[in-house]
Amino acid sequence: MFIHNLYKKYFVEDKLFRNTLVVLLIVLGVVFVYSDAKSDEADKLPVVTQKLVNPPFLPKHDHVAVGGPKVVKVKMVVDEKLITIDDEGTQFRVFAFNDSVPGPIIVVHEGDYVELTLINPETNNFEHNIDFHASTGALGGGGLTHVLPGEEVILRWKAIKPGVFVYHCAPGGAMVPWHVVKGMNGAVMVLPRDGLKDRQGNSIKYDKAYYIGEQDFYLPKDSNGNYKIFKEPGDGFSETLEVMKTLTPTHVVFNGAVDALTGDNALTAKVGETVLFIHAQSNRDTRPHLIGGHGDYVWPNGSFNDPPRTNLETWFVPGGAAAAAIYTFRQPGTYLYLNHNLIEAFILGAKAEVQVTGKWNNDLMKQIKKPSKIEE
Ligand SMILES: [Cu+2]
Repeated sequence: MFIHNLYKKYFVEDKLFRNTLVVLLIVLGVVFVYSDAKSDEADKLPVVTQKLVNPPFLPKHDHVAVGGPKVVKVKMVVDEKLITIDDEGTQFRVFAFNDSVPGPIIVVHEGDYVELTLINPETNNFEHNIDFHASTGALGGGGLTHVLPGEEVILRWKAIKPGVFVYHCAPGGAMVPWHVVKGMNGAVMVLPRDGLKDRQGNSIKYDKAYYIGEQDFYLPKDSNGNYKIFKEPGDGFSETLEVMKTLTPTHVVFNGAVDALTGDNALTAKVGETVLFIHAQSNRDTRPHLIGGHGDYVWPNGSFNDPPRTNLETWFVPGGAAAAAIYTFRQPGTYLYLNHNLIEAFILGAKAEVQVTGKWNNDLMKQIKKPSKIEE
């Protein structure tokens, strides 16, 4: 009864009060909607452009964030093209982010925003998109980035999880694995704002960093046992799918081809240098190992919120993930960095070399006697 009286007094009898209230509510509503549309935190932040580089290299970045969060703009163009994937000259039509298999690594700090312009040139044949495992929502951005040939899209996402992560194309259905095993994958590193830390909270610095993208390829063969080259980009889809369904890759490679990171293209370091290795595999499990060295600090599943594991001989990277490992080289020589399924490394191609220069330390290792005839 009391409420009814109040209602009658203010809303029925006092028209001025009622109309004022209605106008006030409309104004508040407009202000709310307007401020909501304009309230993105990222709009107020400084904007920087990150120049992406081809793997195994990383874009220029700070270990410890300088200043507050930023919007980091990056651009990726999708290429559909033939590349040579082994030392026998086998050609395979890949789908590549920025002309590279794997795609380039993006490096930001926790709290930064990645603003990607994804371009699918008119000369391409297929629809593409991108799913960032480091991002949150809409299938990792996959739901908001479908671009047909001749289209581009801009996606911005906040890096709230520090670590190393995979990204890959995911257009839907069987196209998802098909595009991923055609090379459409890469990685993102989200560094903690205050840099990497050991278990005790001490800073870990690195002198250089390499990004190893491991790729499994599934090439159909003709009746003579030779790899088929398909003329048109869409040709061979069903035949390739049959090979994919065996789960037996014909090639497992680093940086897009057998021996892409050996010989003249080997990774390099000096004795005393600390190297960060980021290893990503978008589709299959793998197990990086540095022959002759170790993982001094390893984040096997890539989360920098977890303390690193120490002194590992081999670490596991589940398919669809990236890992980070840090090693300080103590001896010169040629190291092999490989997938320690040794069949995949030595027969299918998943190995790299690290050429390390410097002075040999006899205390750590010494050949006491050269190979010679067994003495009776
Ligand atoms: Cu694609």
